[in-house]
Amino acid sequence: MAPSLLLPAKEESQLFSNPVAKQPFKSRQADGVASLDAQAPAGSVHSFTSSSPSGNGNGHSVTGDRYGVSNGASAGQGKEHYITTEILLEQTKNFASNQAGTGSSKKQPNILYIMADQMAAPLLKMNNPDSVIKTPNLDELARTGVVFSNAYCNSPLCAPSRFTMCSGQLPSKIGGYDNASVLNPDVPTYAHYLRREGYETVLAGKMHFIGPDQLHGFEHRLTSDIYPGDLGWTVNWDKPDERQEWYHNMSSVMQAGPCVRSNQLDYDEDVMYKSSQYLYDWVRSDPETRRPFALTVSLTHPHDPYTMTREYWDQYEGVDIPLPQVLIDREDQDPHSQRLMKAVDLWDNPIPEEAAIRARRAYFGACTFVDDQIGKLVKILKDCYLDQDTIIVFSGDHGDMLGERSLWYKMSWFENSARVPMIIHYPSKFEPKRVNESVSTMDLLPTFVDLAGGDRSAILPVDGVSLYNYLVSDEPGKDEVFGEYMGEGTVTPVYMIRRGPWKYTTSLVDPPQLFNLTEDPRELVNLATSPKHAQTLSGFEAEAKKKWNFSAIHEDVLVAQRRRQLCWSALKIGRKETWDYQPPGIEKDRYIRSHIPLDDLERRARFPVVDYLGRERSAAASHHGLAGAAGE
Ligand SMILES: [Ca+2]
Repeated sequence: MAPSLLLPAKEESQLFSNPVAKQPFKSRQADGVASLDAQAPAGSVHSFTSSSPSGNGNGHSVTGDRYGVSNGASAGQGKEHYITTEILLEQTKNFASNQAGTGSSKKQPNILYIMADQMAAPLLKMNNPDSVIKTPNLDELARTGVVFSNAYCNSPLCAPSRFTMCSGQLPSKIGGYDNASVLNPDVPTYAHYLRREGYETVLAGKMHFIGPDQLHGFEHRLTSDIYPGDLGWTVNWDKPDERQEWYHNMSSVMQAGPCVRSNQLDYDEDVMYKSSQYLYDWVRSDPETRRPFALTVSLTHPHDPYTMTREYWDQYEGVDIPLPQVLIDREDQDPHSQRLMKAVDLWDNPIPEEAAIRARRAYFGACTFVDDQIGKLVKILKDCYLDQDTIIVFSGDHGDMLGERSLWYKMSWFENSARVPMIIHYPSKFEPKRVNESVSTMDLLPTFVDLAGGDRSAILPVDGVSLYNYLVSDEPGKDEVFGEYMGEGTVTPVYMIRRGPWKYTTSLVDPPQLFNLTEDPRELVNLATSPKHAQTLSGFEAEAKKKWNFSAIHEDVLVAQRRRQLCWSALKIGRKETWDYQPPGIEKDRYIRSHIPLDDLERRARFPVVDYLGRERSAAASHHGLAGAAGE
């Protein structure tokens, strides 16, 4: 193929390079199952290494092999020939940890990426030691991982934030404006990149994709989304004063409290079941053929409505739930915050202190619920001996003001709304530490490629910058975040630049804001009006004007809104065809089925695999003696 005349030739060759052939991390020498098997009693070698589906190829009956009584394993052999408990344990670990026994020198770590929804980073103990929110599992990940304490989303609303996180590109580059913007299937996501690098890319949970492509590079999607994948939540800047019925309102604060069950619990428990099952399935799959996994587990908690089961609500009984630190009268709010108050029906409905406390208590309980789910996933990794070979990444899509500055929910560039938790945990390779520079979730795509040991030269232009150097060195790195907000509650894009101590916001209609977060972490003094800071302000103003064409982007958003409004008004008529993802039915291939090869059935029968005396051993070589595998 001839290089395009419009592109440098090297870009094309990079683009079509074979990504799977790249060498990732240096391979740790995997102890071969075969060599360890050589130490097993002679009889049990037969018992566990035959690959004959019938199990009878070696002349032993299945029953005989199972109990090891007919193979003469013990008689006349010295103790040194037996597999010790330690060796068995090691074998099982090797089996679990990917390519043991394949002879491959390539060894990529698995990636478990856990996301929370609307989890405000400044409130969490990992960033605030005084926090009363109970998150022991996150605290442990933070203690042993790399914590990015100033991580931001790039658009403080669900879908735009996620599209930017998935693609590494700002909303204006990909048309990801609001919760009804379609993400085009030709926008490469981290799932596309990791899949090219040899990963099995899997999504369990929420990603708020809109449009007919509900996969975007994920090979498997284990659950549906919790939100509609259609155009129904399109924003309408042509009618800025019209509050849409699907916008947030204050009922979820006023009605906050304990529940027996909620929609959100229905969802997250499904996500947890499916993702746990995926891990259990993966560890019992064929180590010869499987690929490392890149599993995204995306929970909907601690998102409003603020309600949680008694189990979590009661954990905060007697706890002094802190009230917001800053309250601002509506007349004193900046114009964007005033619009947000109207958009969420807060303008004429001030929240009583008692309701705010109930909402915060339920939210704290939901954070603990998320923490528990993280604990469950970490435990599965440990139980399956996958913990040493799996990088855990934890982050979120945006925060929640939770009454701070008299605001609720998100859609704002203030800290509680814009900052997200971020941990990258892989203690065998990355020393625990805290990174205080400002980074963002759009940096995750190039970071994932680096974590996979991938070909970073194959990444098409993105706005995100890899955080990998932060993980492996103490050199100062990028300290910069760009943001764009075009969703409900505004009438034109609101841009944000965060760099060093500064946070600067600007738009076509509102006066700029400039905060020094080092000196003023609560963002109380807008320095944009301070003559002393005129030079800093004008620097940001010039940068913003150069980076963004304000009127052109405004026009693009408006045109996209009108297109979607028109399509949606038509699609609501008559027969409904939805884009909501339906996970494939898999029951016909689960459990014990006649068409499933015996090897697969035996591997699935139990983990860890045990030998004829019930001692743990490698399943990689096992083909006999597992209850249930032969239909018994
Ligand atoms: Ca969200």
